[in-house]
Parts: sequence; C-alpha cells; structure tokens
Amino acid sequence: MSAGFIPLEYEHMSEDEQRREAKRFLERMRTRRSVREFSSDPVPVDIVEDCIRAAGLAPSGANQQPWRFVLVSDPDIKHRIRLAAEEEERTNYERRFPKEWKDVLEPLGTDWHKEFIDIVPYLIVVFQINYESSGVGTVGGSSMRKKHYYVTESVGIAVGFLIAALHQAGLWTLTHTPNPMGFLNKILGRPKNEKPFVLLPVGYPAADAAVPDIRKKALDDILLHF
Ligand code: IYR
Repeated sequence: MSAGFIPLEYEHMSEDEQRREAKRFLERMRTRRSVREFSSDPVPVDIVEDCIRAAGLAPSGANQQPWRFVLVSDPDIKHRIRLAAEEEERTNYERRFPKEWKDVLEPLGTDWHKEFIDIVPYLIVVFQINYESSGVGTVGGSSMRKKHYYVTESVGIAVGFLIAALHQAGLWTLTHTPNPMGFLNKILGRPKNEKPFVLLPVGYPAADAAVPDIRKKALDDILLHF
C-alpha cells in the first residue's frame, strides 16, 4: 500500500551559503576525536535526547528504522556493563586478538581496562533490530517474523548521525565495541531480535585527557573523480 505523497519542503541555498555551511561542518568535524578518558561532569539529559532524536532521522532500509537506543546513567548498571566489557576485552587482548590486530591497536595505547564506563555520565547502547516479531503465533513451526532489510547499513548511518550530533552539541564519545556484546542483552533486558551494535560513552573529556597523535587520510587518498 502506498504511503501517499506530500510536497517536499526545501529551500535552495545560494552557493555561497552552501560553501560556508560545508566548511563550517567540516571544521567542526575536524575537532572530533574518540576519547577514552572522561570526566564525571553531568550532562543534561535533554541534550542527549535531542542527539538521539537526530540519529532517529537517519535514512534506513524501507524506512524500517531498525534501531534501539538505550541510555544508561544508573551507576550500578554502568558498573555491571564495565565488568562484563572488561571480561570480554581481557579475553580479546590475552587470547582472541591475533598478533596483526594487536599490532594495529598498539599506536592507540588501548588495553582491556575500561574504567571510563563507570566514570562517564551516560552510555548509549545502540542495538540493531534484525526482525520484528509480528504478533503471536507460528508459521511452519517458527514464530512469525517481519524481516528487516539493510540493517547494518541503516544502523551504521544512524550512529554516524548520532556521533556527529553529539559532537555538534559539545559532547564527546568513544565508538566502543567490547565484542562479543551479548552481555548487553542480558544486563539491559533486550530481546533476542535486538543485537548490540555499539556502546557509546558520552560526556566531557577528563581535564588531562590525551588522544593519540594520529592523522586522517587526505582527500586525494580517499576520493576518486571520474
Ligand atoms: N575493543 C577493544 C579493541 C579495539 C578495537 C578497535 I577495531 C579499536 O579501534 C580500538 C580498540 C578496545 O576497546 O580496547
């Protein structure tokens, strides 16, 4: 069934304005860094909620919006997440990561300790919703499911929006994936059609926060014109 159509609301900017806005956004995003040392300074929840609203405006396959955002500020829940994340990361660093992986991580100076999870005011846990359980009943023995399309692409785009929105609002994040992340379903009580995608600590950097001295590729190294 067609959704019906409405006129698109749009304003055609002048080229000068487009150029100015493109540069402004570029310069803003240049200052974004992943942070691993956070302060415990509080962050107003409405600011974070607006950033999550912006993430929810991302395009998605068939507009299925296959995402769930779980905002965690409860210290006990954060602590349980920290302990479970550290357990997985300890195994990752000690046994699961092959040498080549540890070699590329070395410049970042990371290890299995994740005290920032306790310290930051907020964690945003993003889940991808792989399918919707549509009502009660079974078809041919398996429960009725409405499949979602392009789930990882959609959730990846939404998380990009989210990180950009948080940065625009003067907040700092880490794109954290303490894999395997099934512990987040258990701790946060999410059903099995939801799969943890990323864990974003959100807050302000610690007063003495340092970041690795790494560079982004130049345009010539990432862009081809035909
Ligand atoms: N998740 C681990 C390891 C790690 C993996 C990647 I890929 C990074 O860019 C950084 C870290 C950790 O957070 O320590």
